[in-house]
Amino acid sequence: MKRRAFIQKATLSAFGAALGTEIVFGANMLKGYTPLGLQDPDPFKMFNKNKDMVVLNDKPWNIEARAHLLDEKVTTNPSMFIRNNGLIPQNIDASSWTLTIDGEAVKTQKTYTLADLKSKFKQHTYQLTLECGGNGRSEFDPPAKGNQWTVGAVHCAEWTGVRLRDVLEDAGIASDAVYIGYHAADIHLSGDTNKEPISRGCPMAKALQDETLLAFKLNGEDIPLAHGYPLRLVAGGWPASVSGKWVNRISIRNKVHDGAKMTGTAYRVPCKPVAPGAKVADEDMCIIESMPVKSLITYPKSGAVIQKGRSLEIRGHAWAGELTVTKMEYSIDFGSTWNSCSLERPANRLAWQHFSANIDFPEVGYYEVWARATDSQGVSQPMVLPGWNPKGYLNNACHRIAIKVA
Ligand SMILES: Nc1nc2c(c(=O)[nH]1)N[C@H]1C(S)=C(S)[C@@H](COP(=O)(O)O)O[C@H]1N2
Ligand SMILES: [Mo]
Repeated sequence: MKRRAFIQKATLSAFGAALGTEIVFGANMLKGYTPLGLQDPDPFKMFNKNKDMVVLNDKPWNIEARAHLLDEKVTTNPSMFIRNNGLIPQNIDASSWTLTIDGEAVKTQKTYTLADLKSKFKQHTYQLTLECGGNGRSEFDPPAKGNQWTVGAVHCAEWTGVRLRDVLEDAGIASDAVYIGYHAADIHLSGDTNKEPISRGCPMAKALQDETLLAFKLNGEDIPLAHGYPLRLVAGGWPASVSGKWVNRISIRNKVHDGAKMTGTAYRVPCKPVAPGAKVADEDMCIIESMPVKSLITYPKSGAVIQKGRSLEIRGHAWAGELTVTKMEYSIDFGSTWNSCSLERPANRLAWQHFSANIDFPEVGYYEVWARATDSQGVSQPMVLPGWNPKGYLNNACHRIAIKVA
């Protein structure tokens, strides 16, 4: 009979360190066995996220914030939602990372190391609003498949990097260029390395904007792995799916990029409104570009109780894709009357804007505070769910919180 092989002392102490405490009967564990506590990693620790974040899926990891977690003016990692279409690449070596610019419409295919990018091109820093196209999907009826985001798939952090434009121009943009498409190091859920989990892009005009960056820093530090370390494309104001994480190749295309999740119902909505539940032909679907006007009340947390006679300060952020927010209002009577909030200008183009208001309530009881933003073209957020679409994108309905005056 074969002797049972027990776990080594060294392995045991490593497990203990990872678990944060000793495994009491660890000496009895068989070799090759992984303690349950390590088989099921704690996403909050693993990604350094706030404990109040909500895990929507663990294969792949999709984690959303809650409104009150987004109260900071500039979002920090613990409150940033994570949206993955595939598996996060592991064992990244930034010192050997390269970015290749290729495609039908590149003049000279070129490859840059991170050090090349940092030394050859001027660095820029912008606060950029990135909202998942599917933020708010959970409200659609008939329901849409996919992660059931409520309100927390948005962040506005500060990104530092080089302009995509400078790098594309260094390689040379041919006159027939119409689109760019990114390729990245994450792995398709099937494990098939010939498939890409996602490979999206944007028209040249968006790619060439000042604020479109190849970023290597988030809030002044290396980008956390889950958010795209060591190099990420950031295109604020557009569905965040355009902002490719772990980018290693950008193709300058002479046609609309046709990578994974550019076709069918992915990140596309009916070009013209359709009835809820309708089947829409491929040719009647349009790629989502600039995101619609939207806002979020981040303070107080919904359900707050205040004392009679006290006024309540509310705060939050508002954003409008490529546009700015020019008016911010709140209502405490289900939209019968609206009062104006004070609204700050954005730190830079494509950054969300902060609003606040002091509210006096007429009497004791239950209220809902609704917030409504209006963009620079005069378009406001709807109070009810906007146009149904097969994948549940672009829900920019007003956010609201419950308040009791006692
Ligand atoms: N390589 C790669 N880039 C990606 C994704 C992905 O799955 N892989 N998801 C996209 C989508 S759909 C969104 S909403 C944002 C989410 O960015 P975050 O996880 O940093 O919040 O990343 C985008 N970039
Ligand atoms: Mo997304």
